Amino acid sequence: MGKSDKLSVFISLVLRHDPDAAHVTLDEHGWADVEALLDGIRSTGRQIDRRILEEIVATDNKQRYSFNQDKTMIRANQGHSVPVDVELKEQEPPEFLYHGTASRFLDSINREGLKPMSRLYVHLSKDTETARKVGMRHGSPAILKIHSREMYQAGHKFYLSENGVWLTEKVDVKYFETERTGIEEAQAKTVDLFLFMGQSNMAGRGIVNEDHREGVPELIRGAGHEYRAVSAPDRLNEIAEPFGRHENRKGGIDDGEMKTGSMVTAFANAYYQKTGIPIVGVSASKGGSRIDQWQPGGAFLEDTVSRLNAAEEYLNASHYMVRHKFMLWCQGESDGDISRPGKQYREGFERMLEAMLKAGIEKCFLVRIGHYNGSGGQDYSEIMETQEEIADSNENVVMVSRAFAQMRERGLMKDDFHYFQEAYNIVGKEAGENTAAYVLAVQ
Ligand code: HQG
Repeated sequence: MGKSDKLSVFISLVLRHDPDAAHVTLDEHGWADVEALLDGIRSTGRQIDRRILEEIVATDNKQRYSFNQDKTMIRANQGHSVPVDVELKEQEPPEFLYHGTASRFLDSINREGLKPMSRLYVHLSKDTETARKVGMRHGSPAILKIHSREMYQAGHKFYLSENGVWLTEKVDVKYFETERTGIEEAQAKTVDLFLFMGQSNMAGRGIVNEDHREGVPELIRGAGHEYRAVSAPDRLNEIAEPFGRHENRKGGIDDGEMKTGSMVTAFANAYYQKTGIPIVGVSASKGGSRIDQWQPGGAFLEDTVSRLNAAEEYLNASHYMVRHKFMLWCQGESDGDISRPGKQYREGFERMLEAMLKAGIEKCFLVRIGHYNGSGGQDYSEIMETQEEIADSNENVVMVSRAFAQMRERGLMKDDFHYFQEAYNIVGKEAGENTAAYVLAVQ
């Protein structure tokens, strides 16, 4: 940094943040008396005269300062933290503006929106290049694209400073998105496809009540989408609970209006946090279904495969890179209800799995069922043990959560077989983390 750069930084400090540092005062419009400023700066031991000051103002790379007409007063054009009114001009912004920041601030910004922090306004740039430079001052840069025209139309004011910086009071979360670099864009288009298969505890019967208030977690921005093969096959939807609510096919998988909240959101969050790859989830679950209803040639499996194929076709046509195709399976309570022998369950399961592997699924991640919680005398332990055996011996099956089995003791079962939303969140998170850990370990 040259001598006059250092002086410029000091002048910026004085005129924006700390006039006391040079023993000057700013008037309500941010002006300082030039002679007083020169005296004040010299009193700190720095060398300066009017000629040097004029040169700094004229050559400053961001045109940070202005003189008044007769050059008796000077002020900073923007960037203040002291409360002055620099008579900013209100102006209609272009459709998009950009904000450069450090990537480590993104979590907080995504939660709270953009705030002026120590300054009077949030600073916005007219292009991504400038925004990147602003962001780099704070660390590894990230760029936000601001829907400024939309904000303006909703009544938010914008100002353009003398030196071309756009200013506004705050930017709510709904008005920005992350602007991606080419590499990030390609990554964002890479997804892992998951079929969520099984019976009611996969479909999700989560509720909240007075004692169990925990609802569905908020989806992390970008963590995943739902592909609705039945009800909206022409687009992706952000994952929302109850997941798969509209995915009913007459003559295929039809769960009516039964879905109230599932493990899928928690799963997507956990998986994305570990892998950085969003999921595309496809619902294929039917409450009360037994393993003999999930056999090749049967209506449920045929519908499932058609949903998988539709998802893949859509994603390919929309230029997504489908990195993996997986299934997450949670089913077996209805087989426990009829005391199906473990051996028979295993045979049925493996026939189903064979068909799914043939359809292109690479791996089955297993969420083990939990205990029976009623007074009817049912016992799910044989099915649970069989699921352990399958995961131990079948190379295509990976156990990712046994947590449903704890929920009876934890008081998180809402009836004989189903759970409060909190339990689905716990299981989904564990399953998402373990699935991600497996995927990271093998690639
Ligand atoms: C961040 C430079 C966490 C914000 C540039 C920024 C600019 C949040 C930092 C001018 C947040 C404040 C201003 C939230 C915002 N949670 N962090 N909710 N909301 N932030 O330096 O925009 O060279 O006060 O993203 O060119 O970086 O000085 O603002 O990273 O025009 O003339 O909090 O300063 O000009 O940092 O820069 P700053 P800025 P000069």
